[in-house]
Parts: sequence; structure tokens; C-alpha cells
Amino acid sequence: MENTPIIITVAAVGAEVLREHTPHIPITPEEIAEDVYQSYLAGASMAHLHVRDEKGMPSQDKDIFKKVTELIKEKCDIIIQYSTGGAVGMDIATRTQGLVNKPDMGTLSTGSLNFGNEVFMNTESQMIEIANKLKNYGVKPEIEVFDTGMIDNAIYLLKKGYIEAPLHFDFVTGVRGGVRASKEALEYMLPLLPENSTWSVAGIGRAQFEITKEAIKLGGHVRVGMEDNIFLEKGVLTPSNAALVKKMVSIVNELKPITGRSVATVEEARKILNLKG
Ligand code: KMH
Ligand code: ZN
Repeated sequence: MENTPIIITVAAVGAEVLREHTPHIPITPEEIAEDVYQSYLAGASMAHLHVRDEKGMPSQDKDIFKKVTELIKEKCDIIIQYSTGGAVGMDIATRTQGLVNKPDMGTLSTGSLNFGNEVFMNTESQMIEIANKLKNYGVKPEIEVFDTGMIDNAIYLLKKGYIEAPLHFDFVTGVRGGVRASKEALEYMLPLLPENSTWSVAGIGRAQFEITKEAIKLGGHVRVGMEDNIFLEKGVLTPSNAALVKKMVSIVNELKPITGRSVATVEEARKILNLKG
């Protein structure tokens, strides 16, 4: 689609960033919901959600997910996407328990990767287990690609019927040991995607705004948020996720004379992603 509106996803929390890294990371259900709402007002049409326990540590508790989802839905109709990745070391049952709440989307990482000194594990049988759960609950997957070979694993799952086209991919670029946050890497991966796929790009740390600019020019969608990057500028912690979304919106608008693309509304995003209204 020419001039396809740009879906901005806000990845507000993640599993790795703690209060000791930034005092601004939202932790409680109320804090997460409010920052997601402010991000929606700024231009985000999808929320990639992780949740935290009362101590601020990563959790995949289905009741906390439910609470956060209800609080967000009281405020706005942003597309809700749950992480099934959780934090490294969690088992699949723990990671996927929230799907019972039937969010609009859920992530599906199609391969394993080093995360520092640990491994984010997604073996073939684990991927299939997550894909089956997504299917059973009627939740559309977002395929998380941390490295190039993970595209082929997604194609394998598609051919075997565990997931259905059209697929939506998110390239999480710039994790050390995974695919680089570079235009060249995107140009290598894009032709590998199955026909009619949609895709977005996330960049870790400083790469967040550099690589999302490239994604916009190449026709993709973007993800920003404190899960991936806690800085608004060099050395300046972002006061909120909404501030990162606002910065992304200003980049979209700066590039508009070249791309003709605007920020997608929730309605437009649902249409692009083939999601029910
Ligand atoms: N926290 C990472 C280990 C996802 O949300 O699906 C996994 C992750 C991917 O964040
Ligand atoms: Zn995540």
C-alpha cells in the first residue's frame, strides 16, 4: 500500500529495565496504564505489554495483565499486545498464561538468543507450544525476530500450519549477538518475508530512533519505548514513554515530505494488521 500510515507501538515496560536504571519506568498497573494512555494520545496505536509484580520485578501474571488491560481500556482503545517472551529463564506456561485474557495480539519469538550471559530460549517445540496457544485463544501473533534465521523459523511454522498468513513481524534490532540495527540488515531481511507480511522495527538503546527512521523510509512500522531505550537524548533519561512516542511522531512528520506517510490511528492500524475492530 502506497503511503501506508505508520503504526507506532509503545513498548512501555519490558522485563529488563529496573528502577535502578531509570526512576521513570512505569511499574504499577496504574502507572503502566497512564503512560500507555499518554502514549496513545501522543500517537501510539499499539501497546506491547509486559507487567511487573509489587516489587517491580518482571512478571507474566495473568491477573496483573488483566488489571493493566482493564485500566487501559477504561481510557482508550489502543491495540493490546501481550509479551509471551517475558523475562529470560521463565518457562512457557508462565510466559503464556496471560493469553487467557485474549489480548488483540501476542508475541511469538521464533528462535533463541543470548541476552547478556543468559539465553532467551525458544526451541522448536517451545515455539510450537506458544503458536498453538495463540491460535487456541484466537490471538494474532507478532513474530519477534532478533536475528535473521528467525525469519526462516517463522516460515517453517507457517508452512506447517501453526501460524497463519498474513504475518506481522517485529525486527528487534541491536541486541548484542542478534541482528544489527542497520539499514543493510533490514534490506537483507525484507525480501525474505512471506508475501503480504507487515513489519515493524525496534532498536535497542541509541539505535531506537536511527533504525526506526530507516524503517519508515523502507515502508515499515515502528516501535519505541523504555523496554528498548530509556534515553530521550544523549545522557537525558526520558521522563515517560509518551515523550518517546512524541519524538517518534515528530520524526514521522519530518519525513512526511519524502514518504507521504502519517501516523496511523487505531482504526487504521487494525485494518493494516487485519485485526477485528
Ligand atoms: N524480555 C525478553 C527476554 C517479547 O516481549 O516477546 C523477551 C522479550 C520478547 O521481550
Ligand atoms: Zn517485550
